[in-house]
Amino acid sequence: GEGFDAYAIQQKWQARWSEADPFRAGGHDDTRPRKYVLGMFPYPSGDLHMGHAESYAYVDIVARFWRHRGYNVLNPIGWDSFGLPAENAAIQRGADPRAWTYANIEQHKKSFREYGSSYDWSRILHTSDPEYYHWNQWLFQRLYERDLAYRKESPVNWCPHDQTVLANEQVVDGRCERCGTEVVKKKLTQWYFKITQYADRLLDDLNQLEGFWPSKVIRMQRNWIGRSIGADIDFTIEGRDEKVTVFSTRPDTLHGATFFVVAPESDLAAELAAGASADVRMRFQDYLDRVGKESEIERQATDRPKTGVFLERYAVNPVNGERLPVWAADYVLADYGHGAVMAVPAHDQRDLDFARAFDLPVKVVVDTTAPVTGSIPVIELDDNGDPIDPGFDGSTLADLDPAVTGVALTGEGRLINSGTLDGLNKRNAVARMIEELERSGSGRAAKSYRLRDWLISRQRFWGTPIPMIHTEDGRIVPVPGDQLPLTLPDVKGLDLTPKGTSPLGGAAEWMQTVDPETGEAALRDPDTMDTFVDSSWYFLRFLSPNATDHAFPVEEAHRWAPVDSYIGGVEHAILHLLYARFLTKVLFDMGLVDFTEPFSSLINQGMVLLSGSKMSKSKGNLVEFAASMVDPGADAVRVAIAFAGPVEDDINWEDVSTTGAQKFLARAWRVAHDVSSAPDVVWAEGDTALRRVTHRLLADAPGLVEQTKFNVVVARLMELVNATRKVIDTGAGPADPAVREAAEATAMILDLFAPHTAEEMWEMLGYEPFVGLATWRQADPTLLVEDSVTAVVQIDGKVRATLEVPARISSDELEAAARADERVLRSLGDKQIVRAIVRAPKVVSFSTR
Ligand code: ANZ
Repeated sequence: GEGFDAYAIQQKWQARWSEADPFRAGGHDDTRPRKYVLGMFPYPSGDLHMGHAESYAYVDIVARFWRHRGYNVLNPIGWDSFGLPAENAAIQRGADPRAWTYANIEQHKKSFREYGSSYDWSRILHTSDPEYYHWNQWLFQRLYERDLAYRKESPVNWCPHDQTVLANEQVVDGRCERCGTEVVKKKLTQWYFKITQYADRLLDDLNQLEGFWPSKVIRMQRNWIGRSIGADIDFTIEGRDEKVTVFSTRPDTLHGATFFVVAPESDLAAELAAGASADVRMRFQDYLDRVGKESEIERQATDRPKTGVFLERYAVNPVNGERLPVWAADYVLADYGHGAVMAVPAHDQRDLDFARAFDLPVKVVVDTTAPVTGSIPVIELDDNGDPIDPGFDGSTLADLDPAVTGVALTGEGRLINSGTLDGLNKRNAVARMIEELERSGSGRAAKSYRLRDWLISRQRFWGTPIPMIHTEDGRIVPVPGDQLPLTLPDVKGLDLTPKGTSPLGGAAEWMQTVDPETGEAALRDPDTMDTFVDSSWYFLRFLSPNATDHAFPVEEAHRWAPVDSYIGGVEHAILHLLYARFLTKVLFDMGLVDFTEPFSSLINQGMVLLSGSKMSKSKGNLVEFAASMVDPGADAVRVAIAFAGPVEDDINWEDVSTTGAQKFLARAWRVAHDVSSAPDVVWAEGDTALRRVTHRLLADAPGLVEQTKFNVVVARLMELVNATRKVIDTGAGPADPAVREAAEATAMILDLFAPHTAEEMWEMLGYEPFVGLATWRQADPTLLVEDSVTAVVQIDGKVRATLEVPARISSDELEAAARADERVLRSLGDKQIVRAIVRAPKVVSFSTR
């Protein structure tokens, strides 16, 4: 007879889906509640691999689930199709990045169709289409109008290999995120987006995501933004009119400042050095050259020897008039705070290391041996059981002198040698100092952030041209809106080889334009945008991917956005998510969206590994997505992935059994095949035990899916299929109404994981397609009794009775039930139980005399 033919089933249902396009989102007249489910869109570099197979399996589970639950689901797919890999591949092959990119996209589309992903195929977008990047340019100009896009010259991260600048977020451990080359600093004039203006909101709004985003991602975002609270303090530098401001988290220690440090590459350092002796000027220049070769990470390492140059100038402490020698030293960074610090060596370890290296004075202003009220001491007991004095080990302040011990006093304590602050604890001293600084006009409360503005210029070809014009007289003006999109020139004749300037600069004709105000000749901006601009708002473009008169439809955004479920890899925990959150807030401020966070909930999947390491082309351990489906079929791959473990855990591909999944699917299919009752049987007349398994799963699966416990749902489906098989083969048989009921529930739930098989089962069971659109069956509460198991009761080694008991029964309860059981009592007669061994919930063993 006919058997389960995964391949034929797949072909059949893919053709039907292509024809009927059943997974389009409903339009305006659709009154169902809405869910926007989105997988992070793929980058078309080469073929998809198992990491994609995993991520997009989860996306499809969630999308299909909400459809079954009665929602109007939007689940679109698009391609993040600008960027370096395409350009590099094109250079290697001497091809057009366009051709390479779109060929890969075609392959991806084919794979997704083969996977049975339930996309709304009418909404495809590619960010490299002019129809899309038009709106990047539009967005850029809106940010420019709002003063959120600007140009500045500053030292930037430069990748010598890719010959382009990188955003801070694209530098990982001092290296280029893409190619691993060590990043160097280069002074360049570049375009930035003013994300720092949104730092507080980006931080504070994370609170509303708590519980909906992985806590790890929230933590990483918080650290990345890195808000510190303290004060800005203005110092006079002798012989200089303008004051210099420093940021400090410890304004309470101002009386303990003994020197002053500026970042060597700051303008201030250059200015001060210029006025120094020839000897200092020379040493400063040498030092600057050396520092230019260091990475930020190196500079911030606490354990490296301190270096610096005394600039022969003095700063004046605003609270006591003390003269502080000014040094240039690399442990102070140019682009944090104000690029200068007041050094308090007694209470800051890096300042102390520096002071000890150069014999600078150390002045203690916080007595850390003094008890501090308001803190709760932990009382420990010594060997005799006597309390050890909390927080004080008997040392005197003299014992702790940092100049001698080399250990800065960073703990709590009371202020000393600090005038009006004496006797105060840290918190009160900080408040008092800020008050005094504000009164005297030499300081104010301030915050500082790790977050830097987002550098968006790239010196590469395959990206969105920056829609600005450089006029002859040095003005920079937007390309008039009616001239957008400003499309890329033909790649023919352009040299794409990375050489530090944008290849667009070589497109002589393209570069020529006119000043829209004067009509004079002018030049285009030769740089392209960071592709993270493209991906920061694409979720809105899916709402009208083909519109030519707007970026996205505001009304539709009210209806659909924000995204309810966003699914993708944790590698995007900072970059992409931060940028998308920023852009969303800007759009909110523009009145274009009515929400401030783009992704209401976030699911991060683990990685797919092979032999314990991340799959990658370079390691040669890449399993390609399309190839993985050939033998077992798409459904088996999807089931195997879903069954492999918790979503957030890594999957070892060797441990994943597509064979096991295939067998399970064949068993499920066979159940539907064997059902011999008609669709109108009365389920209530079916086998109660099987009905209970069915209804328990119908009741539990929604919660499990919402908690992303997909593997548990698959395991429970396997149980249901086995229970059904048992009734068919050794119970009431294939005509039992409970068998049909179970098979139908199986098809419905299996649709989340194995949609081709599920559709086939649904049809075999006599229903019209598509099970993918069928409404979830309600569980019957009367069938939701607790899971029960069969416990065996032995008397002197012989089984005398079996008991149906709740699976979670305790040993005491089980023993009591056994002792009270009629058959047990009969077998015992007048014998006495002398010993009972109980293993709940399975066995009770009595011994008698
Ligand atoms: C005086 C002081 C005394 C400081 C003290 C700390 C402890 P976070 O928490 O990272 O924000 N600082 C300020 N600007 C800097 C720069 N550009 N490069 C390196 N260090 C810089 O650190 C803020 C503290 O780091 C500031 O507070 C400043 O040192 C230093 F007992 O000021 B503090």
